[in-house]
Amino acid sequence: MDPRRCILIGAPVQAGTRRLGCDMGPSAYRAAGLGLALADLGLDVEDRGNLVPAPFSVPPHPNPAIHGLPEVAAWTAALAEAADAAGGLGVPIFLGGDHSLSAGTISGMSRRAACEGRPLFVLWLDAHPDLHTLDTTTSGNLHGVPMAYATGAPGFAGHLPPLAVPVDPGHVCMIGLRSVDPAERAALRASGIRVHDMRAIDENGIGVLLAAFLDRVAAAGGLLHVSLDVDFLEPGIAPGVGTTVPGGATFREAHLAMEMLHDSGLVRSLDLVELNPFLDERGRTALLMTDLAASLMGRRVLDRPTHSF
Ligand code: HAR
Ligand code: MN
Ligand code: MN
Ligand code: MN
Repeated sequence: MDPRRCILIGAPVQAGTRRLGCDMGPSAYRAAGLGLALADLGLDVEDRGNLVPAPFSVPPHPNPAIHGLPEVAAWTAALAEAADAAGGLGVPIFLGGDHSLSAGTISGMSRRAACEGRPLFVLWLDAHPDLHTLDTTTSGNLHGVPMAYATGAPGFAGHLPPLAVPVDPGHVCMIGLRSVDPAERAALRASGIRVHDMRAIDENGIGVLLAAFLDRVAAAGGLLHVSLDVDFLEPGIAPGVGTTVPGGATFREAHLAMEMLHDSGLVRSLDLVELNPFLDERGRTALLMTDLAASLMGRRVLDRPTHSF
């Protein structure tokens, strides 16, 4: 694969949430100039447009709260294929779409890593762990389940596509958590997932926490998938998201994380999720996410900030 080749894949999925608008996410990233920003870094950019999943029929689940399951199943199957294939050529960047899309992107990248005989690691930058199973979700919003699916939690068989290679929970690091449901808290404790909540960021600095994880990935010879949820960020700088949670990462913390990820040379794939352009203010969240993605993909001087406060 060519690490300087960026493959943009639009995934306008919004079946994982009840709030409409995430399906406009891929268009907003294009309007914000993501492709140009990456090309300006000297990268080869290929925009494959938006993925169109084939219908996928699944039996209804006994949990009556669940909605959007056939759509999410279809996206999961399509994105797993797309991630595995594109991940063998370059760095796929998935333009969401709600966070249910990570069920597909992570499972596809996990298969890709296994093909290359290397372990997959996941950096999860989010206010939420999205670790519900189909049995524990009370909202029924499937953007709350992708990490449980990708790590092989029970209860998904027959409802979402079979998972080829579950991700080892010990290879997952979550940074920025500040909204965790009781069932997720129990699952997190039992899982071995490394968690750094906002207090840990305040007390240690995000750089120290991230450096320790990146050292582990490098030592294991791993591939790294990064899943960046808009609500990782402080809502004041990133209002374009359905689930704002106060007290998120600052502009500087997020930029430092992206620059360290770039310097590590470990990132093989990236999700940009939960952007809701209907809730955005003059595109500022789309521009900030674009700016962060560009900082992750290349080193540059911020002499022309695209984002104003
Ligand atoms: N845990 C809550 C639920 O399951 C909220 C999930 C919200 N998830 C996202 N992505 N917005 O992180 O409904
Ligand atoms: Mn999320
Ligand atoms: Mn979230
Ligand atoms: Mn079942």
